[in-house]
Amino acid sequence: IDVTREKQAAAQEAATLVSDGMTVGLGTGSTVAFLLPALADLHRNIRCIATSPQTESIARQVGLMVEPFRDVISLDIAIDGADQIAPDGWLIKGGGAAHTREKLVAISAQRFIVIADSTKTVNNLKGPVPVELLAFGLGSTLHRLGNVTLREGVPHSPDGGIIGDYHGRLDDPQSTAAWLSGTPGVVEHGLFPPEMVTTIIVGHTNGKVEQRI
Ligand code: DER
Repeated sequence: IDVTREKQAAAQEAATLVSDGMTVGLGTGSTVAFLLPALADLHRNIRCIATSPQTESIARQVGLMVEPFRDVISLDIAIDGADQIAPDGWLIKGGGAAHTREKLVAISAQRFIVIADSTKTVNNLKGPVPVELLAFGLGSTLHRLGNVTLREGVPHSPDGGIIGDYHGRLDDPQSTAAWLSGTPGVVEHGLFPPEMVTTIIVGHTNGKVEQRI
């Protein structure tokens, strides 16, 4: 399969869902990197909110208008990639360490569109789950969570959190998500529930896309 072509096909299809004047949430990652020029080609007057400094800089390079996520209450649409997509719509995101901002943008959008190549669709979610941890009390939070590894290199999110990966069971994503969300010290985790997702667009090597509502 040609993953690049699949990402491109999914991204270009998603760009057609955006109409002029919309406020658009831009995700993070290599699939979104194909979305940005497609959006710039199709639309001039859209307002964009980026979920990471890297997305912000590519968006500006292609001429998109990016603004901070502060006064905007609700976005018309958010488009983002995923690391894994389960048949029931549960997602794992955060491979790019941007899941905290991505989840906020996704929940604030009328429609959340996931774009992916066919390697992202899995039969069962397989860990780890990315987590963002408060730096304050990190040792105690790590002890409370158990089996979390911290990311090498730049451990911080743009909001100062420490990025790690939780290597726990995932046979029941609902309860794992609830447990992670309820654990003090965990800022956010990369399990996105199906009810948050409006449409999943999977690209295929023949350039076709498959849309799953
Ligand atoms: O880190 C993230 O959440 C990204 O959106 C990730 O899930 C998808 O990244 P990719 O498009 O580079 O595979």
